[in-house]
Amino acid sequence: MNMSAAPRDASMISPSLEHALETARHVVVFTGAGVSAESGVPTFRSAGGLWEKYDPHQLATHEAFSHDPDLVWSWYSWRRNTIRGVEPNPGHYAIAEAEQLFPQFTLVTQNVDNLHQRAGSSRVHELHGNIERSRCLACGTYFMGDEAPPTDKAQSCSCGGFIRPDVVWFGESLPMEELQHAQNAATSCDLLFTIGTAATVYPAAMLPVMARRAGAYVVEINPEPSSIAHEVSECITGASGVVFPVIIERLKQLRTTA
Ligand code: BJW
Ligand code: ZN
Repeated sequence: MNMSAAPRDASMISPSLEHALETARHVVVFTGAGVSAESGVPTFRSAGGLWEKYDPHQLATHEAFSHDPDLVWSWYSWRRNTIRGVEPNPGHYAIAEAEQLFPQFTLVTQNVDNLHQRAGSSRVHELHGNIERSRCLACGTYFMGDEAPPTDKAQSCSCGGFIRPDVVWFGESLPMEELQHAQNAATSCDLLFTIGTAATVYPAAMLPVMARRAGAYVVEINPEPSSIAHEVSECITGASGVVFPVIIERLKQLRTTA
């Protein structure tokens, strides 16, 4: 049963969520671009988002890269530079702290920006790759960070093949092991937070729905309802950098008074 999809004030934690926090043994946090918005990383589809200027289907596809590698490479270079110039925000830090507070904890992200790792999360299941990693289309050699050419022009590997960002474009498969791990976690957890994602891109967007159908309490944190808001147990309207730290503080308070 959908307990409540009504938005609530960020500072109000429902009795149902308090109960879930106190009893959960396995917690999953599933994140999207919105968790990095308060760090200054533009989201993909919200107002002012990256893809207001560019059609995602024109840039995040293999066809686009084959057609105009320099355009796609320069877009990723620009994003990589933006990401390197920002810091994790209180939402990332609260998620990293949450890892210590439950017997089992799984962090699954659609983001490619490394901000969870930089905030201290020890194991991040990346469904859409990582912008700091590149690979040769021909021989498969990987390039990390500055090993990838910091230019606006797509470069070739020593074997002659083009180097591409090691991210997952539309029409490409997600990394099998990470997806399997995420799906297993979603269907076996007690509590799942879906934070800062519009939940429009599949198969990632199915994870909160799978969790809810398998019996978990599912909480969405987003300034506006996502496309799966009607499928979750509870929506908390607000920014992740405000709401999630409040939840973690409340959990610690509950633990000390128990
Ligand atoms: C805040 C906030 C704050 C703001 N606090 N919140 C089933 C049905 C229909 C279609 C498909 C399907 N299965 C597969 C498909 C096709 C396709 C797909 O889903 N298309 C949709 C457009 C319908 N999926 C795929 O192609 C996937 N591959 C696949 O399925 O392989 C098998 C297959 C192959 C061939 C044929 C068929 C199947 C691959 C998907 C790869 C997605 N890649 C990208 C780019 C990654 C690299 C890069 O970064 O450049 O991943 S697309 C882009 O979207 C990126 C993101 O990770 C992803 C999700 O976006 P996200 O995170 O939700 O961001 P936004 O901007 O959309 O939303 C931000 C949210 O934050 C908003 O809600 C704000 O309100 C909120 N927010 N401030 C909290 N402060
Ligand atoms: Zn090569």
